[in-house]
Amino acid sequence: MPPPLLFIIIIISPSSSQPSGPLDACSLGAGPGRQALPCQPPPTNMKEFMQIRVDPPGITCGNPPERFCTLENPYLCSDECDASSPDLSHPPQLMGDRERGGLITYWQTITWSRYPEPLLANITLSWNKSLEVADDIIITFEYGRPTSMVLEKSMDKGATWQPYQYYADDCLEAFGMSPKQVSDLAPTNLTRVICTEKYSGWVGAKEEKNVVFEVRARFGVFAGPKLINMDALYIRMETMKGLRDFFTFSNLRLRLLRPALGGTYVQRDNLLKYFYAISNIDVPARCKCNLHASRCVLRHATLQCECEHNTSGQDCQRCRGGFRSRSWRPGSYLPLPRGSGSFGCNGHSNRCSYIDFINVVTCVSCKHNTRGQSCQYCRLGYYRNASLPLDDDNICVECDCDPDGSASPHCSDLGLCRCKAGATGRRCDSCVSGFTWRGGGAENLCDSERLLCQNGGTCFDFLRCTCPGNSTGTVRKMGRHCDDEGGASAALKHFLLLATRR
Ligand SMILES: *[C@@H]1O[C@H](CO)[C@@H](O)[C@H](O)[C@H]1NC(C)=O
Ligand SMILES: *[C@@H]1O[C@H](CO)[C@@H](O)[C@H](O)[C@H]1NC(C)=O
Ligand SMILES: *[C@@H]1O[C@H](CO)[C@@H](O)[C@H](O)[C@H]1NC(C)=O
Ligand SMILES: *[C@@H]1O[C@H](CO)[C@@H](O)[C@H](O)[C@H]1NC(C)=O
Ligand SMILES: *[C@@H]1O[C@H](CO)[C@@H](O)[C@H](O)[C@H]1NC(C)=O
Ligand SMILES: *[C@@H]1O[C@H](CO)[C@@H](O)[C@H](O)[C@H]1NC(C)=O
Ligand SMILES: [Ca+2]
Repeated sequence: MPPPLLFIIIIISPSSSQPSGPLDACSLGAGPGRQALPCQPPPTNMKEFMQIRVDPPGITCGNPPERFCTLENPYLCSDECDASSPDLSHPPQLMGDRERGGLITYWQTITWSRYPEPLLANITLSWNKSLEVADDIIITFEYGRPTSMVLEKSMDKGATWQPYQYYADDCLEAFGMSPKQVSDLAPTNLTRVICTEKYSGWVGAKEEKNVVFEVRARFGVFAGPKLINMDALYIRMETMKGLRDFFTFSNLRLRLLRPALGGTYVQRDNLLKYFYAISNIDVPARCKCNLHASRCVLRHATLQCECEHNTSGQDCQRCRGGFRSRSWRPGSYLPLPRGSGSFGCNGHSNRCSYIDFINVVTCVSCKHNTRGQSCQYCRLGYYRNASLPLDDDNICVECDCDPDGSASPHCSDLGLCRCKAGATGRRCDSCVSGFTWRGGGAENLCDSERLLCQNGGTCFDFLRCTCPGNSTGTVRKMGRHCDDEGGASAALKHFLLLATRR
């Protein structure tokens, strides 16, 4: 008989308006009884830790020194880039420096003097560490934003790359893509790579300097516009395929494909006003620690999670040496800690989904004989082995109640079956004293301890007294007293009653 399906609604309450709020601590309580909690380091501006590389070689201005003009006033070409002069040079590290005293410092390329050959530049930002973006990535361009560029990312330290977002003043012309905005994205297609025209149109070089990769607005699709319900986002990250990966990167690359033009076409007679200049790149992100660390530190010039929960590795992606009794798993935001005895989603289901409008996670097809909304209980007919960790595949043990001695195939939390009268034992597979196992506990009519046959009779099979005085030596009377007809018929009735009950 299949166990009945029970539907239990677990309401996950919003608990914080801070993206970093609910996952600050890796454990609750202290000492041996402390409870492990999913945790992650706070976000920080990763521009402090990025390695910047610019391609092709020679794209940075100033070697040889070069004059440049501005789009606003193309006939005033008094500015000069000279790599040998500290005041006039524009090296790549000025994209990641801390600017002081209101002085804007920026990296700048050579001008487009080789037009119509395209003016291309790649900026590769590397951290040698898996990171999770936590807020908008903002690239600040001086002298106008490119009319066409691509933001790419790598999740494997530069081995493979994929586009993250396309930017153009005309997406169809530049990339053959129809223009989209993040506000066009729904929960089902949030991880789509889009081309946006929002950050490439000419509005004046000083008006709008930023090109943005919108993270906040994407988070808002799940967490609400003010990011009040970050819980909902974190739960989605675990239940929706590809969502966490979408926000994960170890390198970023900007492919600058066409500079700002200041108008609709290129003025061939003044190519000195076309170039790229970037003053800042903000990358708010946190170290990816698989929910096993709340701190991330710089060690040997490399970011490294300070792993807890007996994990180790740069991303806490392994069990610590000597802790291999349990297989490694990423930390889980599911279930929300809700007391002992529940072991929701500890790897017992791989099909959880999220119901938007009531903020509920439901797991279907619970494995390992678990059941419940988040596979947090044992199936009926099974009980929990309290000496095993919650995520163990053998956590639920079959009750194995004796079908004859038990009143039900289900057992208690301790594995105790409910016995019929006369039966006993965890599985109800033995008899209480005074009863004999006859496909279940049957009350004895006679035995050699309490229910002795009287008047010289001997008990046979706990049900009959063989009485003396029958010349063939077989049973003359059924009663225990071997001399009492009434007693015999009463005993016979009792015997027949027992026989029909079975
Ligand atoms: C930028 O990177 C892409 C991808 O590796 C490469 O195809 C392209 O040639 C690079 N461009 C420059 C200017 O180095
Ligand atoms: C990158 O990180 C790994 C793992 O921590 C480390 O072994 C390696 O030396 C680092 N590489 C560089 C170039 O810093
Ligand atoms: C995302 O899905 C929504 C709703 O299904 C749809 O209206 C929108 O066009 C989609 N966006 C993209 C970029 O495909
Ligand atoms: C880590 O190992 C210690 C020592 O065996 C154990 O007491 C503790 O419960 C473990 N912590 C977790 C989160 O598994
Ligand atoms: C519970 O798990 C422990 C440890 O693996 C095992 O020794 C024990 O036999 C299990 N108990 C049951 C009832 O399966
Ligand atoms: C002994 O008693 C049994 C049961 O009443 C009866 O069937 C049997 O015939 C008796 N034997 C003799 C010899 O009387
Ligand atoms: Ca700067």
